[in-house]
Amino acid sequence: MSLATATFDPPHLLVYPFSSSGHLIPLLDLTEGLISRGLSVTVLVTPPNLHLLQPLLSRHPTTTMDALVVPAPEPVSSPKHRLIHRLRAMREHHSPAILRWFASRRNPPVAIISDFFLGWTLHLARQLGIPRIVFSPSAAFALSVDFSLWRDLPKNEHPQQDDEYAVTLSDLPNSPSYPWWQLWYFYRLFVGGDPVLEFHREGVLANLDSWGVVFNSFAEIERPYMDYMEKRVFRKGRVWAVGPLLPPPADGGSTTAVAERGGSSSIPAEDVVSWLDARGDHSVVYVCFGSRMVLSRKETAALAEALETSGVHFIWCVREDGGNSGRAVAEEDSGAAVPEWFEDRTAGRGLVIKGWAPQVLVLQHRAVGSFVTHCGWNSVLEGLAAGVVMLTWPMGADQYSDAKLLVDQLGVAIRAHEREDRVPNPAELAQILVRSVDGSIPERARARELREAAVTAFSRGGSSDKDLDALVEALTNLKS
Ligand code: AWU
Repeated sequence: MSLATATFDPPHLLVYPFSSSGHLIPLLDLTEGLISRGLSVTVLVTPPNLHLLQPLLSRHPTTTMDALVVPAPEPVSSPKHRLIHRLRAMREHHSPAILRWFASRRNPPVAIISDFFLGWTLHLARQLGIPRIVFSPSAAFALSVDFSLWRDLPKNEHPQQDDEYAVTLSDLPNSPSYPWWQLWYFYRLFVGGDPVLEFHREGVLANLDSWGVVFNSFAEIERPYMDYMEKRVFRKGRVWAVGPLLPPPADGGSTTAVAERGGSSSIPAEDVVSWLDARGDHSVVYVCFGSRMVLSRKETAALAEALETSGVHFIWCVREDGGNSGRAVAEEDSGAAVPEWFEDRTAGRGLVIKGWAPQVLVLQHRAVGSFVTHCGWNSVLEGLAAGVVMLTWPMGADQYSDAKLLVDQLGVAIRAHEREDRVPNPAELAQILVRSVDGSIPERARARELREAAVTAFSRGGSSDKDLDALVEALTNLKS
């Protein structure tokens, strides 16, 4: 092409999220940041999630933001290996579509950024002759634990003592130790001899072999684990911490982008805000366990009793569907609704949202003082960015590591509950709820400090802002 007709094509990226909310939402926020720095991005999405791209597609011309819509794999029946079969189906259905799409591009992608569940995309990227970058919607600490386990494969020497037998990962900063039952279910299945999990281990090892990793996190809370990743897994300059990834600030007071993030609120967002406006500063406890986790009937009853007897003001977001949380909750005990007496007895000081809450909007409200959370990493970051005291109630996956980071290493949270095989004691839980909105506890001052650190990290010139610039520069250099 002659210079006269040469048109400058910005570096083009293929972004490939895993389709659950906790993974998709932050990667779309990252996409916004990449486009705002001059890159062109195509996001691979299946029809059920296309609506989540609409705000991005409406804000940017198709020359900088486009969607590659591919069929959603058939739903999988077997609950035990549902996620593995879904990941396999994604590879089977989406690889050919990506290869065809790539061949048809005048300005093909210079790299693929894909979710850490999609380790197989490393082999696809190699077929296309471009690098693959891992996107981690989880903490660097949690991913370091994951990498250490799947690389070194520690065994459970005393399987009959799952509760007592502890695994210490001495190659990691702070040498974290976990009772066997807290290790991710997939890992325990694989070590127990389940051959289906070999697919997942291959994916993790592919992550370890990829060109670099982008974390939805920030250096001030995870520096030791970023350094570990640079020294022991990737290489210097290939680990980027660009979080906390949050929706664009409410422009001109409109809260739509924040209120609609990840889905529409089951109660109009303006009604939730009005309810909060009538409460005192830091007086409200917000309770929500993410987009997938579902409490058992006994856990729901214990939490309801604690909220009622504590006397605190609260917002409780209750998952209505049975969820497919992967939790080992007995069938007859899952998908619990709020007890019938509850809303009457707490009328005037409690708001129950059945379905989806405008979480970021709620957390950022001055009236919210504490947050009962399952420690999903997006919720953790949103809680830190809002400066609230967190009450940890981890339930699986990376959540035990997130709770350990918050309570033991950062001192910004209080353990509310941790055992899967026991139900919280309502009286003890009620005391923790009351304490969490007491302005004199040390965790509140710490929450304020880390909110400032989160805001600084993401602001112009902050550590995350600089890492995002460095990532864009590294991608741009791939094009030259
Ligand atoms: P979050 O990460 O908090 O939790 P999950 O949905 O469980 O997703 C991984 O995401 C975690 O590290 C895993 O442990 C796993 C997974 N939300 C909302 O706006 N309203 C609601 O009613 C419920 C949720 C939003 C919330 C957050 C996201 C949930 C990375 O937990 O604000 O952004 O949905 O993600």
